[in-house]
Amino acid sequence: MARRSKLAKVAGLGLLGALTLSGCDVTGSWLSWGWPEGITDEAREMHSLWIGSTVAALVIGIAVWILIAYAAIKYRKRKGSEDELPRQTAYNLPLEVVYTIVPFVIIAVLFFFTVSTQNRVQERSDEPDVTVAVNAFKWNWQFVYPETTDANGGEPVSTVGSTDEIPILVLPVDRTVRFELASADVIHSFWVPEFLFKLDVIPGNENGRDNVFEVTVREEGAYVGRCAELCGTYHAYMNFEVRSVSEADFDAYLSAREDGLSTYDALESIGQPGEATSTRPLPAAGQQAAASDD
Ligand SMILES: [Cu+2]
Repeated sequence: MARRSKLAKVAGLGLLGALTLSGCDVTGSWLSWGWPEGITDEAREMHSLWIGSTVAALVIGIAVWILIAYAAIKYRKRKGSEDELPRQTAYNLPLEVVYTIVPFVIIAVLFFFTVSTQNRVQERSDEPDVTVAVNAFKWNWQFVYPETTDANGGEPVSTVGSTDEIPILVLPVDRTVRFELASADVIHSFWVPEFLFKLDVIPGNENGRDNVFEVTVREEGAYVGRCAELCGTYHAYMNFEVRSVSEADFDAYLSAREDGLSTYDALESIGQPGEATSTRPLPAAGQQAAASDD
């Protein structure tokens, strides 16, 4: 009896430890089981899939632990029972059929939920509220709003990054945003960690019809974006910032841009910091060399 309660205590502590460890590295609640908090509807879809899969894995895991513990304790070697073996059930056909079919059922269920989540994440609306053309090049980004017209040149409003300026991609919350990705040179990858999503930016796709995804952002804020495909010497410099603002602020921002204001001034005009806050430009190679000289 004493041994059994000690065993239960150890098992309980182990489970608690596992829960605490998995709770350590999440930004949200420990109930997320290690899944990072996303800011889009699509990220939350994936979050549900993760929670479901983890709970299913835990249920199966606990069932297996209980069976192992049962067999180990019930059929442990006792004094005077050296020759006694538990009843052997090899070649038990019904049992083998069951444990062949059960894993298939588990995989089928996981597959079903994976595919339906993936379909929802990659769904494209017929008429997105906002379209942004993302142009990647060595080594920065340009964000174009094709439905707008800049008063100065008659071109669509756009923001382009440079060595000493982080480009800011201003987005509205609660609207469907479509990204049309195009590359001017090599393969880049458009990645906003908080979207929990990235998509390669492939050259030769200028029509923007194929390399497309959509999100609906639900959280206002400043989030770093990165190139996630090693694209050359200054790959690490390809940081940008997503600045998600309220719908009214977004409209005000776009019309300020259409009136000819720069990204910086238009952001300031809606009460947002004009410069990126989530990341900053890396020192250029020349400056780096100069810095290491002295
Ligand atoms: Cu790149």
